[in-house]
Amino acid sequence: MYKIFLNNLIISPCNNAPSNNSTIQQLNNSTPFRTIITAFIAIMTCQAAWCNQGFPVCDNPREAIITVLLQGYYQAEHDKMQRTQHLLNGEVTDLYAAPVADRILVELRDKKHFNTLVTSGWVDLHEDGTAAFQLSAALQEEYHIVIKTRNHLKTVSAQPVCFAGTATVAYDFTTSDTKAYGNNLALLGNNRYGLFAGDISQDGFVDINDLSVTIDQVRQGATGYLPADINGDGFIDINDLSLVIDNVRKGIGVVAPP
Ligand SMILES: [Ca+2]
Ligand SMILES: [Ca+2]
Repeated sequence: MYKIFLNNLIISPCNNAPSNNSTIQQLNNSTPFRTIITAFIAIMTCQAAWCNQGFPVCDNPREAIITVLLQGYYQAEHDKMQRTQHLLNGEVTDLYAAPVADRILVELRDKKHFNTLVTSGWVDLHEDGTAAFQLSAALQEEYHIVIKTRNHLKTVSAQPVCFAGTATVAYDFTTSDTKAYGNNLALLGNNRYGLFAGDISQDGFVDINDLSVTIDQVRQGATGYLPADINGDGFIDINDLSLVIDNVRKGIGVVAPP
């Protein structure tokens, strides 16, 4: 028996029971290989769509603004982030229109049961660190805010954040390391803080596995929108490698509520 899971996939955004691990398909041992491959292709397509999906808003919307800086992208001399580059017709160019630097996944998790995902959505992260978006006004509890990206460390708000009322919810991860659970933020310069760079594998650690991927791609002279492009400039080179090495030495890993 094969079971195929998709982490954090919300099958139906507007029902109230999003599941953390949704069984997409179960295949028995007699299932032809072609069927299994088709199932994986369906999952990959689904993942791509999900990566563009914002917060489900099925009733009255309310505003939220979260401020997050990414260590690799942050340019202290400009006090803002690099805008992500990719390859277009062989040229390295902006992936998103200004002022979007990249997209991040924002999750709200239950304040008492951290493993319970309440809702999530991909939002635009601007080069100044702000991410403004809408979400359902029905969310009226306190939730842990979790930030995920393609190559930085998953980071959790220090405390559950209150979403009661109708006012704009604001949370700023950049003003102090105390804004993250376990004070798990990197000091970036200009007295600002950001998510640690280098978790290319997104397994919660910056370690030898992330380092080996980066070394391989530096050797290949890789370019484009790749997770090993830690600073988002479209090239995988010594600048990315040095950041990963720094954080491997520090033993950087996710700190989250039990
Ligand atoms: Ca990793
Ligand atoms: Ca780079």
